This record gives sequence, structure tokens and C-alpha cells, in this order.
Amino acid sequence: MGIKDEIRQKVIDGDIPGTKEAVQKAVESGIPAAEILLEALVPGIQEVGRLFEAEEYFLTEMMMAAEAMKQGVAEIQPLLASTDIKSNGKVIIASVAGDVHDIGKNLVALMIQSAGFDLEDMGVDVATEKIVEAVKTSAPDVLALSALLTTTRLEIPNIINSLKDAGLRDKVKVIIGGAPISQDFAKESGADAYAPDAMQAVKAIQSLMET
Ligand code: B1M
Repeated sequence: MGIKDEIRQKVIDGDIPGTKEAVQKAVESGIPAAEILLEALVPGIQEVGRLFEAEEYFLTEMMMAAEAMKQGVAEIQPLLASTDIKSNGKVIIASVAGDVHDIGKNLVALMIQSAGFDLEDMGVDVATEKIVEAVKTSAPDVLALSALLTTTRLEIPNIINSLKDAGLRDKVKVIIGGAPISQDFAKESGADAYAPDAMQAVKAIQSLMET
């Protein structure tokens, strides 16, 4: 088994020390961090999603796998983050109220930081009022919202309406993403942009900065 397959399997097994060790081994053998992320860790957690959906995995297994994934990402995070201090703008990111999924949000956050933006990460399950308050006080150029559940994505139009009510909608661009989000949903919700993955999120934010 190659090292990338090994990492993928360790994530699927929810083997936290094993994942960290395999990632370290991959780094030492010269595999680029982005490749470890996109070709080993992400496919691992995606397979876990499939197993959960097929009812072969239960919540505990999914939680162990998520932790293994997070710790694997932490091993390569310093290699992905940019040391460039010039700021291209300010972004606030959050997983919406009721949603504790943060692996995808953290990847998007990492890519945004690597692209030279100032980033304020509000974390998970962030109440709409808190997001509106942060937009008011921190005045970001872009608000980035992540939702992974078909139920929590409904929080997105609420946030956009609350921004309107607070007179802030025209002061910030809103980009949204997450597995149940689509371009159509973004349009219906009144968001300015949608991105299907972390790389495209950065590209979309860069174009929003030009508008
Ligand atoms: Co949950 N979960 N989960 N879960 N979980 C899903 C999302 C699910 C699809 C699994 C399934 O049934 N196949 C399903 C949702 C069904 C639905 O609503 N349609 C589900 C469910 C049901 C649940 C619970 C309700 C389970 C329960 O309690 N019975 C519960 C809800 C908790 C809550 O939030 N209130 C729950 C809990 C959990 C764990 C805590 C165990 C864990 C999360 C741990 C953590 O994040 N810290 C977890 C996990 C790990 C998953 C799966 C397996 C993996 C998610 C993930 O990390 N993917 C997931 C199945 C799946 O997605 N296939 C699942 C990898 C990550 C890199 O991808 O997050 O999609 P993703 O992010 C991508 C893109 O979506 C995009 O870029 C990212 C990177 O390229 N993206 C953006 C994300 N945010 C973006 C923002 C942007 C742009 C792009 O701009 C701002």
C-alpha cells in the first residue's frame, strides 16, 4: 500500500495516532502538503461519509474519523499556510447556527489565509446575531458561510436578511458553500457567490474583491 492509500485508510479507520504518523511519513518523503490533503485525507473522510450513508458506520466511527482527519490536517497546516504578511482584504468565516461540521470550513479558511487574506474564523454553530455583530464591528470585505446539513443551510437566507435589516448588506460580499449548497441555492438565498470547494472559494473571493 502506498503512503497516500495508507493515510486514507487510517482516516477511514479513525486511527488518530496512525493518521498523524502516516502524514508525517508522507511529509518526510517529500510529498507536497496539498497533495496529502487532496489525494489522501479528503478522499478518506469522503469514504467515511459514504459508509455512514450506507449505514455501515455509526456516529462514533464518523467522529473518530473526523478527529483523525483534523489531526492529519494539523500536521500539514504550517506547510499550507502562507507566511506572506501583505493583506488582500478581510474575510470572516463561520459554520452557521446548528451546524458543527468544520473540516470543510477549516480547509476553506486555510486556503483563504494562504492566499494572503486576513481571516477571522468564528468557529462552528455561530448564531446569526453574532455573525451580524461581527460584520458590524470588524467590517470584513467578505463573509464566508459554510453549511453541511440540508436543515442548517436554511440559516443562510436568515443571515442575509438579518444583514439587510441591520443596513449592512451592501457593505459586505457573501460567499457560501458546503455539500448541500448549489449555485441555485446561492441565488435564491441572495448570496453573492457560491464555491464547491476550497480552491474555488479562494478564486471566487478574489473575484468578489474586484467587483
Ligand atoms: Co455529519 N453529516 N452529521 N458529521 N458528516 C454529513 C454532512 C452527511 C452528508 C452524512 C451522510 O448522511 N452521508 C449528513 C447530512 C445529511 C443532510 O443534511 N443532507 C450528516 C449528518 C446527518 C450528521 C448528523 C445529523 C448525524 C447525527 O447526529 N445523527 C450530525 C449533525 C451535527 C450538527 O452539525 N448539528 C453530524 C455530525 C457529524 C460529526 C460531528 C460526527 C462529523 C463532523 C466533525 C467535524 O466537522 N468537526 C461529521 C462528518 C465528519 C460528516 C461527513 C462524513 C464528512 C464531512 C466532511 O468533513 N467532509 C459528511 C458526509 C459527506 O460530506 N460526504 C457528513 C470533508 C470536507 C473536506 O468536505 O465539508 O463538504 P466538506 O467541505 C468541502 C466543500 O463542501 C466545500 O469546500 C470543502 C473543501 O473542499 N465547502 C465550502 C465547505 N464549506 C464551504 C464554504 C465555502 C465554499 C466551499 O465558502 C464559504
